[in-house]
Amino acid sequence: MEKPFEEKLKVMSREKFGKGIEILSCDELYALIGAYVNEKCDNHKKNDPKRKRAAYFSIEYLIGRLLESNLYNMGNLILTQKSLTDVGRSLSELNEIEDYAFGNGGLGRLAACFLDSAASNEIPLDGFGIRYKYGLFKQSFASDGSQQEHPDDWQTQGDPFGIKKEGECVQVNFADYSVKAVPYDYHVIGYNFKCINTLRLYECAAVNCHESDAARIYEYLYPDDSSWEGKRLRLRQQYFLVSAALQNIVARYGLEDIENKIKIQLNDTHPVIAIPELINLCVKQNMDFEDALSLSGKIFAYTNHTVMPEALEEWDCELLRQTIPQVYGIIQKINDMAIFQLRGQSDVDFNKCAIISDGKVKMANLACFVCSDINGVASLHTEILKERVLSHWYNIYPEKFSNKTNGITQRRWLGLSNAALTDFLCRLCGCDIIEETEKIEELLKFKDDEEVIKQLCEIKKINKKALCQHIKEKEGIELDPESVFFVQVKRIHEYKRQLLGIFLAVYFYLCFKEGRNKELPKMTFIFGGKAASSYKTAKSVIRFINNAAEVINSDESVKGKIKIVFCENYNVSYAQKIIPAADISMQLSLVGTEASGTGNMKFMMNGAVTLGTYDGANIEICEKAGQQNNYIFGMRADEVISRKESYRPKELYESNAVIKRLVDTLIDGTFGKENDFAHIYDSLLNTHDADRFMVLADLCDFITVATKAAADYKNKLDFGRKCLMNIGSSAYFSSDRTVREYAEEIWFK
Ligand code: 26Q
Repeated sequence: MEKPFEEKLKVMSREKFGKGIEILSCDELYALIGAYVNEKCDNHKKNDPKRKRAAYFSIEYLIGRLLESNLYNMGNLILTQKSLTDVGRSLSELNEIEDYAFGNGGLGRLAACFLDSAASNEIPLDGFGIRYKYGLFKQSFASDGSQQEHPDDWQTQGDPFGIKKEGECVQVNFADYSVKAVPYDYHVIGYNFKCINTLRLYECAAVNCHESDAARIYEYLYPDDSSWEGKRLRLRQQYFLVSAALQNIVARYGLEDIENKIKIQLNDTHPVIAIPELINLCVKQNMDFEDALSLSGKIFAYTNHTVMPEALEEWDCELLRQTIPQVYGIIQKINDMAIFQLRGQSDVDFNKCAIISDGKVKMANLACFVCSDINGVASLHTEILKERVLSHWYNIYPEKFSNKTNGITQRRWLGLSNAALTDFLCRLCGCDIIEETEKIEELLKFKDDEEVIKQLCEIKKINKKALCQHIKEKEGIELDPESVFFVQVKRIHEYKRQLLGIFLAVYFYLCFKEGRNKELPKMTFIFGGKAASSYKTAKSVIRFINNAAEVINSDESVKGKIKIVFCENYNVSYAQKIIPAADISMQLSLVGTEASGTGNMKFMMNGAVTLGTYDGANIEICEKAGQQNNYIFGMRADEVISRKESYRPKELYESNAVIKRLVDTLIDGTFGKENDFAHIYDSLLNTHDADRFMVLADLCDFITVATKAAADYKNKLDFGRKCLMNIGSSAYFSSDRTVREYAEEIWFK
């Protein structure tokens, strides 16, 4: 008989540390729980060795904290909390433990959601990635409001979940030296302990080079690639990951019949170098090149996550030749084969399909030529791929293309982060809605039940109060939970248009200050997100928001009416606090630029309405929850294209007083010194491709629609009903649905 849980923990504490739980340090307590989780997983039933598996290759995994999510999925979270309370300890003592942040944003978070969903749905999917020495940098703000980056030394409190597999190291060879790939395995625990998959992250050690050469390879996520050496390092990282992972896979399954044993999903182009590397490994085992190429075509599938031309990766041929010559040789042979095969076909746009051209290797073309499947991540995005970005491939291989609309795991984004709402939904829907998420639709039956809407509002209020408390502690800013919360949290990027968000706040500020729109409710604007350290404009936007916040928050004339806060170091854990407290989710990307978005789905599931453009998955959110329950503004896809040609932002600025007034706050000293934000001002009005993301074209409609949303908020019942409609329609956006689609239509079809 297994020992009762409390006993087990006590015994393990004695065995491991020679003392009772009461006197463990926080790091020891963390280690104890990690050891308990891992032991429990090791004793769990093993996976069926004969079943075909899928592998996810990704340069990013944006996991967040594993402590609570692992215990939660094991069904042990509440019990652990209780057992610790009994000995005078608490899980909240471990609140300062760092997130696992091996990612930047959406693409890495999606990978983490997929792993959780696959394990929870008994889908055999393992992840492969890099165990970066430092995660995504930690962000702080200097006194002038600008972003400062600090290394995220996430291992200071240890890593009790990672299991080093010294016996499964492999060697990765570059032209100039070889390194050793050292795997660390993380159990990925399915909900109710249904199944356990593995996330394998590699560290790098020296074989015949300086330790420092090896250390660099896994040191940082996306090292600065402005120099040749920087680019080379990024290439080494990518190759290091895929070569190690493929060697492991080939060792585990053998080459014979391998196409029926494994399918590999490539998360964007970053791991696409795996295609020639697999062929390389096959050829070394005496397979014909052509057989190896056709085998690769059966094993790999490719997901595209972006339409931005600058994010479609290209590698300099010379760089490849210098760094991984055998692999470059194989790419040349694939290129020859592509030319040979495509020559015979009509309707082929040869220039666009070229794998090698202008001395560069086009990684998306390599992926599209070889992979069995190509998918976009939301309906609109997949249509854009077919019609524009990858139309040259769609013409040749229409059958390869499909859409897989993104999703999010309801375990982390509802169960863990919003327990109050989860409990309420379970009671109303009469089941565990974390398990039977489709049943969340039952909520729609209560759309005219005032009592239910009131209770939803009450839960939101409690979450808002909790967030206010947290923000007061972290940011030193006092917020009013009675005000309407507008939230924009995501990576800072021009295309995501945080400028629209802050211009809206400034617009309302000026209204209040000048006595217009008196009937509007009190408001709070919450921003969060990091800018890439080399991205000048994005960093200026952060500084602008911080400066505007400082002036507005301390302006006595609008006291109690409007507050703005930019949350420092926004990450997964911060998101888990912010999202359940949002009233209005701002999703402001220029139509045609945001592939999908996944934050939008998290907000929807937690009962915020979307104030957004008709972009990415916002469209599908509206289709499910009803256009009338969300606030859509701005140009539609066709309009963006037709207006872009002759777009003159300067003319808009000069002819529209509202636009001029808002844009002028960048340079007129309203929020700091004069000309302080001339860089942003010029990017909107004066540069060659001025206002590339058409902020000014959408600004007025945005203000109109946002004003309507704010006014509607005053009618608690009607607004609450919109929130209810969003929650009740959110089941489709569970990543359980998404991974099932990948499994059925790509991995195990
Ligand atoms: C490319 C070349 C050189 C250096 C860096 C990169 C690079 C790095 C990161 C390119 C892209 C990324 C990350 C992309 C990303 O996060 N995309 C997001 O993916 C989400 C999941 O599909 C979508 O929801 C978002 O819409 C999309 O922006």
